[in-house]
Amino acid sequence: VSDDTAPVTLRERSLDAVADHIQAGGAKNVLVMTGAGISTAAGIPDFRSKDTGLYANLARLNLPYAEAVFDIGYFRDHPEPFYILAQELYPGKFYPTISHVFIALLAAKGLLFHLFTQNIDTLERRAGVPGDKIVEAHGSFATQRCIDCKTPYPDDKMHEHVLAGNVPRCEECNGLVKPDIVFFGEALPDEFREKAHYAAAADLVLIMGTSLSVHPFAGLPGMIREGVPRVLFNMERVGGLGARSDDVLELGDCDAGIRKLADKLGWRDELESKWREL
Ligand code: CNA
Repeated sequence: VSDDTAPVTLRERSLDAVADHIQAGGAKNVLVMTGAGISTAAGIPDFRSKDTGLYANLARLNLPYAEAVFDIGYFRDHPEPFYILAQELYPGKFYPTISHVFIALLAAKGLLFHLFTQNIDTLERRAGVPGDKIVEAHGSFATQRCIDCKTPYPDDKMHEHVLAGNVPRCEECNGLVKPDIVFFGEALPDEFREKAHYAAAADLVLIMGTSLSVHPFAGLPGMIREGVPRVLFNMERVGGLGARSDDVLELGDCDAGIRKLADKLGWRDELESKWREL
């Protein structure tokens, strides 16, 4: 399929047509998929952006390879680098972006079907997206437990340790404590497996700020039914998006793309005031 293949659902392959489709009631089950790119404007680096991404800036941690900082095997022997990073990334210091708030606005309008996020920063929740709509595919910093005996570890103590840059240890068995974020080498939460099939019931998909390079999350766009518009808000084209006749590519900063869509929907003032009032 070439980029100019005529769409079957949208009037044309543009944000204008996506907005018209929403206004006409064609999208009542909007599925949103997010990644680290929606939080870079909040000051949280992503993994893979060329100069600003975490992987480009990990040299000081003396890792054997960049991904090791999130590798469960490496963590068992060397938990310190992860905790140096956790001190920087820990939730509480950051403020949701316009893109986060747009998802909350979709929910407030009764249009959000589900949000699948790879992010661990919990900013969607802080922006007001209802918890029962969020699938945290890679877990989050919200809870933590011992990697050996699995005993949960108290939030307040975790907070103290992370802010001090210390490695917390289990109070039962002295094992290492890790936030419930999914490391390389670990299974995704049951919730992801149970809900991944929701993708097939979506009638519009908004994909924002992800390189779509981590599986199985990266497989979700492929589970969307043919003819369902998939809109990509990302710095770069990823995941083969654009290959289907109803795909729309909005390449560039996702907040800018989201503001453009909000303008076309006539939601811009509401969006900005919701953001300011957080
Ligand atoms: P990634 O692989 O780093 O990709 C990020 C994508 O976003 C890239 O394609 C960038 O071009 C794009 N991007 C960056 N900034 C913007 C912007 N302002 N507007 C639009 N696009 C932008 O990150 P993924 O999320 O795809 O990878 C999955 C990993 C990253 C997950 O396991 C996450 O847990 C992990 N991660 C999460 C956070 C967070 O929670 N904020 C931060 C860093 C990494």
